[in-house]
Amino acid sequence: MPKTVYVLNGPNLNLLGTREPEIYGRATLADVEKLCRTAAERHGLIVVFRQSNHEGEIIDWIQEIRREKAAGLVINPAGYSHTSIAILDAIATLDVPVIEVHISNIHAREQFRRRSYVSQVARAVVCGFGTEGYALAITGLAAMIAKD
Ligand code: CA2
Repeated sequence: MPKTVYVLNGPNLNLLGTREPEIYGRATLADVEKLCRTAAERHGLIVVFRQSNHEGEIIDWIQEIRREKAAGLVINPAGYSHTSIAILDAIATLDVPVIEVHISNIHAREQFRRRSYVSQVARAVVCGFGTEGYALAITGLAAMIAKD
């Protein structure tokens, strides 16, 4: 049975490719989804790919990961990275590997972006590679799943 991994995206990432290309590039979220599916296929993984502008909905999806017995999570919590203890708590309940992704290098931007609550409970963090970071995250996640 092929394993499933979730790729979850936080607020405003639905706008990807339409504004601020100098920071986030020109790829749309649909392009990112394709990138993730291609990367996952290489490792025999199935992807559930979602985006929400609502904190509670993201938490519901994180809880779904356990119920659905998914093998791992790649998450770009976007602005919630820097504010959400509730998302941190939800991730902390998982016993599968979690990779946090940021398109931009959050350490080279405003001070408030340098702290991510999610990083405390992620097994690894990928940031600053543009949208290609999602593919890198899936490759790393696949290696962790194979090892665990
Ligand atoms: O670099 C990232 O991936 C971020 O998670 C993106 C978040 C930001 O709050 C984080 O600090 C870093 C913002 C996502 C907003 O996405 C947009 C995309 C295109 C146009 C406008 C917003």
